[in-house]
Amino acid sequence: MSSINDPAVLFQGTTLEGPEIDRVTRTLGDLTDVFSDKDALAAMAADQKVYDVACYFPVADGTTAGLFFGITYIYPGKVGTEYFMTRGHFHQLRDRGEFYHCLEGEGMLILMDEDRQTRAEKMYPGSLHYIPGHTAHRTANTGNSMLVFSAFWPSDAGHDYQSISEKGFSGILVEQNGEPVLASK
Ligand code: M6P
Ligand code: ZN
Repeated sequence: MSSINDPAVLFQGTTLEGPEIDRVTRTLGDLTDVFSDKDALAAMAADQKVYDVACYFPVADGTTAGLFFGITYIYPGKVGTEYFMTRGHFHQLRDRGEFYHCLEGEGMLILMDEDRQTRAEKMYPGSLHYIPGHTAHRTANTGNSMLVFSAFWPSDAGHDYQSISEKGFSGILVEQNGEPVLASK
């Protein structure tokens, strides 16, 4: 017996559609431990959207040798001089890697190893980024429009937000003279 089926998900342009898509929105109120300038943060609306994520999880979280797919949409904006960005995480299984592929906008992928050495890679339409294991990753929107990128990661990687919440990254991405600069914290 054989069968021909429609795909479970459509990924067209920058949109991910299908009954099994998980969607989450992160606002400034969700990210109070993330941005450095607490005074600037306090003066902004807590319900200001910072990013949306749409994910396709075809297998259960934690499954060995499965894959997950997601699209992240980061709004343009800054808290003080620091660009809107994702929370950022290490993988719970530290050796798991990930691909990011930029679809739209301009931004920066900020990477930090376990010795807290931070570096950044420019993101623009078409840029492909391999995030090795043992490396925390977060993305910032440095442009005036949405930054949109896709991500592929192993279904057993998990997210470790704890160490980022406690210590942050050693470098923060701020605007200086109209340019993004990776400044030490
Ligand atoms: C990408 C992937 C996801 C991640 C999302 C937002 O789509 O890396 O696993 O959840 O970005 O990043 P964060 O979880 O750090 O907020
Ligand atoms: Zn990840």
